[in-house]
Amino acid sequence: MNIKGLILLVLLSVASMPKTAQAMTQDVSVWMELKAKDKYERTAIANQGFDIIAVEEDRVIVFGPEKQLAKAAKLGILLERYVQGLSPFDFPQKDEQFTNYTEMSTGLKSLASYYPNLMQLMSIGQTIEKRDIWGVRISAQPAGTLNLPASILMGGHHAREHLSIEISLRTIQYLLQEYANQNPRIVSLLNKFEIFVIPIVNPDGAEFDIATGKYQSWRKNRRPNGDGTYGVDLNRNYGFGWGGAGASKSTSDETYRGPAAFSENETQVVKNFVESHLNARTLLTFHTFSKLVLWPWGHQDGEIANAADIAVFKTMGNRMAKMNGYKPMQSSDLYVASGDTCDWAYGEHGIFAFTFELDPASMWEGGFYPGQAMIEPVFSKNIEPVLYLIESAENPYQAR
Ligand code: 0X9
Ligand code: ZN
Repeated sequence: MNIKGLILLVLLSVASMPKTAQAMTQDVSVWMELKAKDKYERTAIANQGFDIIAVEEDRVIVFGPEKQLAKAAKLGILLERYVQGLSPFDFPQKDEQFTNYTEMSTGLKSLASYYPNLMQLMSIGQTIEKRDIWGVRISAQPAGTLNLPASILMGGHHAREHLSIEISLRTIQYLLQEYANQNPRIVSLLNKFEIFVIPIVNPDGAEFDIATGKYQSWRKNRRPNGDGTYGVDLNRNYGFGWGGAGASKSTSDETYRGPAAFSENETQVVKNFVESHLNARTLLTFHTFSKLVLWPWGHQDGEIANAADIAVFKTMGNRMAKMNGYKPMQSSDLYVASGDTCDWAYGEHGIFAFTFELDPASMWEGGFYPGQAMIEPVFSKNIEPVLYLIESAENPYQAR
């Protein structure tokens, strides 16, 4: 049996497994629409421990444990509710072009052995469930060459944001193939730069999300919190401004910040990886969805104090948004949330760090599960801003 057949067999047997005892004892999750007319009301909602999934003109859409319904009702902000599975936000069934963890591990290993002079694959740490977190280095310069300008790309912080993983993987493939095709822009890019990609920061969560054959809308990692709940929100667990606004200390919340900054294997792994590659001047973390280009600060309303730096963020952010057609803004203008990747990367290390909230624009276009037909068009519209972000790593202050 070939590897694809083997993978299929494994997937089918997982899909037919009864739900685990853990999954059965979990709270039912619900979608809610809550009244919120501006960023202050949205921030107040985030501060109450709600996980804001989408922002609309007069409301936000949140997802969380059923018990949050009572909280929202008590606050007088509950507009609508949908029980998971019965919601109008249901997902397409046929998404086999998405890459599961086993396929990804196999695929990355074969790419690394096919392009040994361009790509190195390393396990940069493990999750609590002992999955390797993969780090990829792409450059035509040998590993260990000092002082190359570098850029770091990441996907899959949030379990259900599978498209963010696909875009990372397609970017790896594109760079390797186009170098091999002698595309002059990519040849000079790989001759000059190092590009690091962590395509899936949270493999435990992503695997949990698909393990039963039915999407679970899971967001966090899979740490047992010791009280029957699972998971820490990795994008609230970074150590710059950790514990501040827009992150919850309640373990059952979708935006649970964890017991301490960098308490999670996944964020520690990213931290160590970034800190061993401080030649990186730009960083991009893919999330979904809403079609946004975001930059720090996220943990507070105020702008970055350094005028030269804020000019770089605005120039780069606006330019990338022109390329992919997304909306550019400071993260906290969406909502204030502390402990995210970009605040830490910039706040601690001065790296020009951006979040892309990829397609689609809304729940109504598929939300976290827009279907496999989105992979190629979303990759195509994002490759230009990605190349620009990498090229800007040489000197972000000269970004145009
Ligand atoms: O809330 C998040 O972590 C990101 N959105 S998502 O729907 N992918 O979960 C946005 C992070 C932006 N950062 C801040 N607002 N701090
Ligand atoms: Zn996300």
